[in-house]
Amino acid sequence: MKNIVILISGSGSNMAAIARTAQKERWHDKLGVRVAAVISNKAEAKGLALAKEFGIATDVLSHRDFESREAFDAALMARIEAHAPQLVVLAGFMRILTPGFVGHYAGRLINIHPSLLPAFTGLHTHQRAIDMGCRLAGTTVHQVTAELDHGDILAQAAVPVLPFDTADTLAARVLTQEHLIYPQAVRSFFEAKASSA
Ligand code: NHR
Ligand code: GAR
Repeated sequence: MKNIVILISGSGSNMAAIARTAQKERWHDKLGVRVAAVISNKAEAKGLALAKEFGIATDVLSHRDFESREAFDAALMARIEAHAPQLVVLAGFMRILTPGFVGHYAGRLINIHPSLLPAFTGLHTHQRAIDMGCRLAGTTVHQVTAELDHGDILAQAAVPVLPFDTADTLAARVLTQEHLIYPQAVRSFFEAKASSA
């Protein structure tokens, strides 16, 4: 069995979209792939309850309990390794990861970022796109490297920025596209591996 571990910090709607697609498309039977665990750095993350509804094991590791980013990442890696994953998926995970962590998972660590990269790396992407007068916004699935939001692009979707958009209305429009492309990108990751094996 090939395991996926998903890291979240918040509502977990992208995590749920992946779990739902995995069920619907029978990834377990067809690809030998399952979502083995969801790990949050925040105990109050709404996504933890969602993960439990899908019957997925959950774990919480608060970055506040550690003195350094390196110490948090080492502990996080140990929790992840308990599931020996082929793929680690960041889905609204809000902690920047250290080069040591990223290096360990090179090529099997992916993120969804709410902008059309390489535009708007970092945070507050929707407000920044509105402030710049962008007519298009969107989302990018990319490999995670030590440089923030700079890894190879695996998938993108664009949405219009509409005249009366706020960061919240734009974020909601982007999120509907994320729920389509992220599960597809995860499936493609395993299909590409299967065809090159
Ligand atoms: N880590 C590395 N090394 N590289 C990437 O590309 C990463 C990463 C960790 C997370 C997601 C990313 C996003 O999609 C991501 C990509 C958090 C921050 C951030 O500034 C920036 C980008 C992303 C995630 N986090 C603050 C920090 O100090 C904390 C902010 C908070 O807790 O609200 O880590 O946008
Ligand atoms: C998503 O839009 C994701 O792209 C973004 O946060 C949302 C998480 O939603 N990620 C980041 O901003 C990472 N810094 P979700 O928790 O419901 O999947």
